[in-house]
Amino acid sequence: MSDHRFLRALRREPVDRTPVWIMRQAGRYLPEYRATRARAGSFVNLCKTPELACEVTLQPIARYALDAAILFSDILTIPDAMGLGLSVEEGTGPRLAKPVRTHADIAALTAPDPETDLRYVMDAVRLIRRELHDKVPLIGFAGSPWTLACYMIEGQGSASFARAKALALEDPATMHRLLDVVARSVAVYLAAQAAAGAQALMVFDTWGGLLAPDMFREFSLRYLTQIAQSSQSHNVAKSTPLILFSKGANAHLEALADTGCAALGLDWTISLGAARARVGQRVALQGNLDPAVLHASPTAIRTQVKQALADFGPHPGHVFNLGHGITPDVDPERVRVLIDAVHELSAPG
Ligand code: 1CP
Repeated sequence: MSDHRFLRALRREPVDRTPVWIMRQAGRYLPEYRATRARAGSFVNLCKTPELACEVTLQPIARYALDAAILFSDILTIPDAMGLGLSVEEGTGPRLAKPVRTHADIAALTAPDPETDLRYVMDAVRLIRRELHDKVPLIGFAGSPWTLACYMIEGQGSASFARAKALALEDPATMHRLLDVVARSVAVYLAAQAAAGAQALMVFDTWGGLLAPDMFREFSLRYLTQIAQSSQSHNVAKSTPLILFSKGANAHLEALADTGCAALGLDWTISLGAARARVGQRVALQGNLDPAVLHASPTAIRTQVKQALADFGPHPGHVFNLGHGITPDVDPERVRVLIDAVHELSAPG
């Protein structure tokens, strides 16, 4: 299994074809996902029922020639396990019933124990590994401390997360206290997912790119580094490659590559060639087609795939993906065009 092309690419070893998976590959664009979600009654129920989480994780693997599966869950399982109360309404996105706003709220938080407080996630990982029969590797994941703190303070999505930024600016000590407990939670959560069978780990720093450079270093990068370092000091996690995806943070690529992670996820605002020139051989790269490409014709999709492969060039260390999650309005047949084009156009010629 460690020979699978996805894991080989993360180690920057030569591969027979460029491996490909898609962020949010198990999601609302698939009719079978919508059917299982309806059966579950709610998104949170779907996440908390290992059999159903396993079922939706495997749906895109059954449909397409994907090279990795990703655990079906959400980054907000940690705040939920901390007692903040997660719900996800159709169409409105996630909501936390009890956001943290004061020093006292934050001082009361403790790191959840993965095998008790987040047992349903670990059970899902074990079940998915069993049901995958080593067909493709399984990716486990968590949100970055900064991104989780944004939701924990705001209580829901936001275009600017102004409340979280205001806390960081007005009372940095309290913000660091929050980021520290979340970073410790994320580190043990990822290590537990690896121990339960996840073969690669990914940290989503979706809102890192909202921060000005000094704030990025202080409130996001510092904790990403802590997580990367902590995963290297943990027995199982040490041999499990870690992918960091800090969306909109291309200004910090070199620093992100120096955290000790195996790979960097990239959004589409930088070319793969330019990113590779900046980080060299330090890390593998994952990405980075604009998800909007999936609204274009099959011919245009293939042209974009060809261009991305050419941009990266004939080097080891590329995992093909979108630059962010697939959107619910995509035609599943266009996804097949993309995946098949990656394999066909990256075949040794
Ligand atoms: O109604 C529904 O069915 C819920 C839609 C949905 C889905 C399919 C949510 C709510 N989460 C998920 C699954 C999910 N979330 C996965 C599954 C694995 C996969 O197939 O990729 C993953 C990895 C996530 C991670 C996640 N959740 C992130 C980081 C990645 C990213 O997209 O930037 C973030 C920011 C979230 C929060 C969240 N949860 C759900 C939504 C709609 C959101 C985004 C809300 C916002 O924009 O603020």
